[in-house]
Amino acid sequence: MTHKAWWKESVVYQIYPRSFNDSNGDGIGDIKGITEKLDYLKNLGIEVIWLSPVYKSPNDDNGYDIADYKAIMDEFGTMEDWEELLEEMHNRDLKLIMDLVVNHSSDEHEWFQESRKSKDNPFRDYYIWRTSKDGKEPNNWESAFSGPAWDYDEQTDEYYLHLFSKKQPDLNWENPKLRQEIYDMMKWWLNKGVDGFRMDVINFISKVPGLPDAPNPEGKKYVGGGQYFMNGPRIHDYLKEMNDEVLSKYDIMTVGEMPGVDVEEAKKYTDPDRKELQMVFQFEHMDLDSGPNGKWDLKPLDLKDLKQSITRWQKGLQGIGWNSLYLNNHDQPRIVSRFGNDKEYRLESAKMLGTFLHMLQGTPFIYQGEEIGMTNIHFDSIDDYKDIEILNMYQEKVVEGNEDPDKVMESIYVKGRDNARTPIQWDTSENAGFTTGEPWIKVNPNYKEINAEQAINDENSVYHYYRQLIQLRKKHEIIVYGEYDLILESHDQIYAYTRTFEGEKVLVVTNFSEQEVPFELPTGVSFEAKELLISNYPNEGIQDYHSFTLKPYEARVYKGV
Ligand code: TEU
Ligand code: CA
Repeated sequence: MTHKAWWKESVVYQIYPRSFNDSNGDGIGDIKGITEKLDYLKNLGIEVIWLSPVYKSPNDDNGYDIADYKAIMDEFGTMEDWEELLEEMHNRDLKLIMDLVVNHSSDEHEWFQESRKSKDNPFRDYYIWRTSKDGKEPNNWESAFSGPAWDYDEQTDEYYLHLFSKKQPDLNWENPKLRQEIYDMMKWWLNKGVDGFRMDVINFISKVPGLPDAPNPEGKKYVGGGQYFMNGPRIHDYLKEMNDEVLSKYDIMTVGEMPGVDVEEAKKYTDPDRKELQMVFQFEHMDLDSGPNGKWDLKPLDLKDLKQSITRWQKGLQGIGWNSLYLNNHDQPRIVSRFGNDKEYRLESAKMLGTFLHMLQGTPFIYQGEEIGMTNIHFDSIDDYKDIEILNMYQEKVVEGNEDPDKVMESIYVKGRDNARTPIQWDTSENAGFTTGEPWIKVNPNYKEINAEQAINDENSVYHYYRQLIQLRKKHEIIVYGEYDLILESHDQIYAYTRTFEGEKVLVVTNFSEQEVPFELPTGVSFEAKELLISNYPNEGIQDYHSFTLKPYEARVYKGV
């Protein structure tokens, strides 16, 4: 039995504040800019906003490097602005979930400033310090942003661990004092009225003791050490403790971002009986278009892989935990440019992908701009990119490694995080209405055609289609709670599935290709359509539901028995 809950029935909208809306013309999105757009979001129909970090930060990684967990970043405004945002949200029945980034802090956080001073500083053990091994780093791990995961600090002649940038030192969760500080800080925000947390790389916080070298058969300088910190030995203890001391005391939404989590592990994280988290963000479906050498190693998506992966998660968590559903966020390229077709079939494929996602079992997350079908960016010069991951990778591969710059740029065009970080395109005015000043990152030149104002005024837009998808969820419990079953398992172009709930059924049929493709309801599937819930082409009625030809990127959802 699946228990009912508001956080299962809601649709979440993610805001990356830097790129959302600039209220004061300095080129940087800010909190007042968000408050100005609350009616836009309310009209879309979403119930929850997940706000990427707005805390005080030197912005080495756009706010994912936090210098003070209880202060607002100067560029984004003040604590009063934030309080006003929360109040205006609550007035509109919108909930706010904050980003909790506690695997690491900024090196400019007071804790780290203290920690690095001396080996006997009371804050020394808030971070992970080790002595050098054979004149080198304490181990061979690579940072997610290129180069070693260790940085040498002269002051005490030791290295500190940073799984991300060197300005993001990892916090030492082994230290119970550190854990209490985090829990206190979480309670402080919850007592201010926030409605939950999205927890950044939260399955990285427990490292295998001894921090062993990772296997390195190719003899590289540094290699990924994921097996020694993803879902580490004490992770479930820490989350249970956090749940016991903090989460269980509030009616909130929790979702843990977890690279490298599989279904079996996710059951443990999300089974309510175990009292850890409600949902995880898993990455399997986001890794299907990468080759063996990681995200920059481009590979086309095979739809069968997507079916296998999604189905494993849908069936795996059914009746045990709960899925998060996403195709976009601030780290991923735009889905219409990725699994869709942002040229001839932008509207059709954006709507198809939205249908595919919103009809699955789980809580859907929309990333800003997705609802108007924003596309990837293509800057000719590396100088126009801002993301630390892109810039460090380019430096390592092209400047130091002499790799072909065109090939590297190609992988940035396809996978770079800045694809998702160009300013939201509000209207046709200069800089897409995002700012009256110079935007911190260039606006996508396609804003004259793709923008929110156009979308609101065009009933055929992706925006109005997303509104419909969200409304359907509020009207039909089966869309939230129905059990998922895959059909046409080995079809190369069609992804089709059913949902079943209390004697009713929903049939979802989506064409992931730009060809026309015949669909035939398999004889083994018992389904009788009563109504067409939604479709991205002008279809009416239910006459042909068991056999029809799908147009390019067509999606249809029928409800029946
Ligand atoms: O991301 C963690 C993560 O592993 C990735 O998705 C990351 O973006 C990776 O580099 C992709 O190749 C989280 C945040 O979402 C991301 O923005 C931060 O940079 C990162 O943690 C560090 O806080
Ligand atoms: Ca601003």
